[in-house]
Amino acid sequence: MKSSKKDDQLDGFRNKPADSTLSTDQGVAIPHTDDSLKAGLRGPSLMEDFHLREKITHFDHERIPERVVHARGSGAHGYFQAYKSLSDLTSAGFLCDPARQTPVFVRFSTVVGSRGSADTARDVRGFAVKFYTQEGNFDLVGNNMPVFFIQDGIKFPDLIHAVKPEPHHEMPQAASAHDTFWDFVSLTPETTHMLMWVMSDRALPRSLRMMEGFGVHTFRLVDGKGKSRFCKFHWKPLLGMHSLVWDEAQKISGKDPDFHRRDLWDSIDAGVFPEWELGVQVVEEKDEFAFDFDLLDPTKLIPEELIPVRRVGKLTLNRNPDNFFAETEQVAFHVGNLVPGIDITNDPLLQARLFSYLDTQLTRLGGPNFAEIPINRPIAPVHNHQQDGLHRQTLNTSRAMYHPNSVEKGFPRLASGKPPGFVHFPEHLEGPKTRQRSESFLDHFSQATLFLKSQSVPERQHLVEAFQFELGMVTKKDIRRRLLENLLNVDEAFATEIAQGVGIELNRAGDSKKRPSGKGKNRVESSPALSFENSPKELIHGRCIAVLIGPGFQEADLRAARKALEAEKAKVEVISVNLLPVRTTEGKSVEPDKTFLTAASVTYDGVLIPGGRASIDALLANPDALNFVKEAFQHFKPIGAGKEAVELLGSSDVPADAPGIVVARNAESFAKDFVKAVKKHRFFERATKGKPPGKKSGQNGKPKKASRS
Ligand code: HDD
Repeated sequence: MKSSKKDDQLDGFRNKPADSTLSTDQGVAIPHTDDSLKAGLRGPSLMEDFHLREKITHFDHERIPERVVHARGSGAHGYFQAYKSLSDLTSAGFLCDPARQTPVFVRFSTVVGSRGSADTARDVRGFAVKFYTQEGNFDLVGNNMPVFFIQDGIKFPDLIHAVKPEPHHEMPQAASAHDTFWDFVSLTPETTHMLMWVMSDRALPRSLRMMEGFGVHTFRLVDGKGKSRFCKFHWKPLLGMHSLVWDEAQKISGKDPDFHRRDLWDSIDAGVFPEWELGVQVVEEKDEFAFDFDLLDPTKLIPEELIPVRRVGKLTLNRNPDNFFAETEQVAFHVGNLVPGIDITNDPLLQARLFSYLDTQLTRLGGPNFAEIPINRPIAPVHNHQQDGLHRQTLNTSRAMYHPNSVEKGFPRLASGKPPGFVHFPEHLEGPKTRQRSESFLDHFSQATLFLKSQSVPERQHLVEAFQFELGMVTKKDIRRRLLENLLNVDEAFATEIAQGVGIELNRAGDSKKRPSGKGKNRVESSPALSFENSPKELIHGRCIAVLIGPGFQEADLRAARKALEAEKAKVEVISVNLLPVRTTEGKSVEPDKTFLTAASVTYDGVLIPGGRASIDALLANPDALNFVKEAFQHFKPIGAGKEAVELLGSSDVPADAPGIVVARNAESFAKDFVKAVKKHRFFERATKGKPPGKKSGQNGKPKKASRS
């Protein structure tokens, strides 16, 4: 879809450089901008130089406050289209008309780091979608994890102050591995379930294109007759879920801090458009209390095995922004941007958010008129009695900026007819005013245990190592102990294993703080949908493979691999010692894309080494090449070795018979086998000494020790 109504609308604001003349903000043409106006060639600059003053003044005010959370982000345009009408559940127009393409703008983000921080920090990712629907803007402001740390928004400032860099020395940047975060969460057991998610591979996505998204809270879908049902929103990536490993994520932070941003941009630029399916889990009102948790508690998910996710439409991101600041930075999301057919519930976290988003935009975007910024403008017409304020752009021509009025014949008139615009769901409310937590919110551990039991052996091992890393960075022993005592309530063996790594001896008898756990009601003991292992692995769009070459390399190996990989929309980058053309065995030459200086093993999804005696001899003599291969092996990536390249494997400490090592038989089958290995992405069996990862850690007993770099 090249152009949409939103795109046409934005076009009016695009400043195009073609055939343009440099001017001031007042449109006065400027013949000279490299020297200020001076009294004499070597004299002082003059106050009257309005061009100098306008240019510097504007520059001085270029920065706006970054978002207090989710400051680091990347955005893209696209569209959403429903598969078929969802009118059995909602009156929302964009979900009921499968012929409609609704323009969207999506912003992905990390939560903790500041705007210039690295993309691959261990963190929750924001997944915020603005739908420019014909009935007004609807924002689904979610994350890539289905639950949250806290149950009530009043604790949000505490959580964020604890996780952000510590106030005395402003360290560490974009990291939860420090005392104040673990102090807070160890004293706040409701965070336990979310901690399991943040310590899991979900917090280290390989790509923003390869992560799930969730609306987190329970929302309402309201149909045309006013009937309401509860609903959880999901985004399911068509590329499946894939993650980095921790060592790799840390190294990428240095080698390419823009790793995720670049991946998203490059994919869209190459026409390889990221796609997600929108899913809904729907619960009838009568079933509100059918679960062993409260639907209003945002630290709980509804297992997909209990309520399947119905896939209702597809989101496609197909256009990069024209200007990062104007769009990605100025976009203003708000959970209260709702359209008829979608409504909210009394989740106390959601309720606080309903206040916070509008409020934060006032500071960030400098006043109440931010909805007029092009990226925030709805495509639906806007008519109301709002006026004035900083940076007002609308020229209200009405004399009657009030309602009711007769001067303008009552316009704009109130919405009427069917549907009558947005009408809040008339939920019946009663009860005393109280500052208390409902008892139905008090089970903080059952779903943390469910998550743990649903992980594969390697996933469970990554969890143990992540907790050991983070707690290992905590300087106060009592904080480590308190957190581990909470984890005893999740799983004793798990807590004890972590404790061993961080020097804490746990006294099980001392744990008298068993918390209530919902029993008897609808529950599952394990949820396969929570494991990466059960996520689709067929598509490798935009994955990037490094091909290492020296003079005299086997061109047929590169040709076949390139053909096979590009047919699957994956990318190939050729790496050599410098950027000079490299001779092939066929007497031709190939220009490398990168050198061992500019490329890093950690930023690729696999490595291929074509055969060719002379090439392999050159690579064998190059420690950077050997390291490149060794690191790929340590990060469980597929490695393809052409005929003579098998020798290079040995010199890189890579056993040629290890899982995921593809050794050439002939060029065509070599390429085919290699692509198959790339689809699998990671060979964690290497860490469990060649044995395939078990389905469930709970079934296999103790997980094997992983050897990580
Ligand atoms: Fe929030 C930004 C997601 C709880 C207050 N939040 C923000 C963004 C996302 C989320 C994706 C970035 C939007 C963008 O790209 O511009 N927030 C969540 C989720 C939550 C959550 C999924 C829990 C389920 N947030 C939450 C609470 C509060 C806030 C409880 C306050 C009471 N969030 C904000 C904010 C931000 C924000 C301070 C910062 C910048 C902005 O809103 O526009 O208002």
